[in-house]
Amino acid sequence: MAGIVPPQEYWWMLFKYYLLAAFVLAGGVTALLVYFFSKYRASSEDEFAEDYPGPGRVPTGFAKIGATKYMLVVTGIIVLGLTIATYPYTEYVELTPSSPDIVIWVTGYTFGWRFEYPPDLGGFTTINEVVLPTDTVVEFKVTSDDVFHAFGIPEFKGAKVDAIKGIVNSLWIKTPSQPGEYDIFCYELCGVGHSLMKAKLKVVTPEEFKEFIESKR
Ligand SMILES: [Cu+2]
Repeated sequence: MAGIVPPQEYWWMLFKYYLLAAFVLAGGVTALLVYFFSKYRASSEDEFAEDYPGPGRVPTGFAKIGATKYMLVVTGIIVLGLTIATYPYTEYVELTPSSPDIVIWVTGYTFGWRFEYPPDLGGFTTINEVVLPTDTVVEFKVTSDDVFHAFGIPEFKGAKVDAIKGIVNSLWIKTPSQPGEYDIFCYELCGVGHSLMKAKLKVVTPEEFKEFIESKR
């Protein structure tokens, strides 16, 4: 599936835009702060009115002109705008494509990960290691044998989902075009062995993947 954009690309795009927005906003607020600090700095000769806001007192002037209403509207527009603009991308990351190349069942247990390959590939099981070919759209169907776990691959941003007994949660990635090895972690404190609950995702060439499947038959 060459035409499919890896979900982590959109994840990174969203992350960068939000980071940029945060910097712009923080810059604006800091500039205003410095400006107001210098403009309204009180000197010891200043005389203060009776209702001048001191420590522990809320300034009342703002409420008089009804600014709160406008602030709410502006905040609402920003939040709504961001939600609408980013919705297609978050949905893309969240929703598994209807026909992935491979579906792998993942079961968390205390303390490890079990991977089940589809029947047409042999239906075998691996422990704490999942081997997948390059350039492949993979759906992980994630559940648990016992307590709550969470399955996540930090390198594939946005690829993280709860592993809960009796519930199947779906997660998808597109493997890179180059072979590589990636860590898989448990993201939910699940007991004494939680920090050891690691697995490996090995991305190999299609030929190596074929050999791997053959070796399991
Ligand atoms: Cu766990």
